[in-house]
Amino acid sequence: MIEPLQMMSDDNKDDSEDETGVATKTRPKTQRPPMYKVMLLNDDYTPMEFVVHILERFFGMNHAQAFEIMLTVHKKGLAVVGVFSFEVAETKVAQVMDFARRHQHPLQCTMEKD
Ligand code: TYC
Repeated sequence: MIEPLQMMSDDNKDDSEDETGVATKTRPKTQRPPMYKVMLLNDDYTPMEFVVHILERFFGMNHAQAFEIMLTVHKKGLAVVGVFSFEVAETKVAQVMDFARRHQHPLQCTMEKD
């Protein structure tokens, strides 16, 4: 009995043998969304404990982690505090900027593509 000829595009190869008899497998291309770094910037006026509080409240850090990152910003000028999708990063930046403004601290928070 003669089997029907099957045409397969590259995107639709199955797990069987190719025309050379070599078993091949292809996976469909997946797309990952671009990610964004959220950064805190140092300044001379925002109290250290306020920055620690921000890191605990908006970035889910424990006190020790928050204190460590705060000190990194204080010493180096800035630090990445998290990497998020665009929408989440935008929300974090807005929450931090609003909280700092309401407490009259000049703390700056920014985001950039990873
Ligand atoms: N430099 C500030 C101080 O000495 C502390 C500080 C840390 C401010 C981190 C901002 O993102 C910051 N009080």
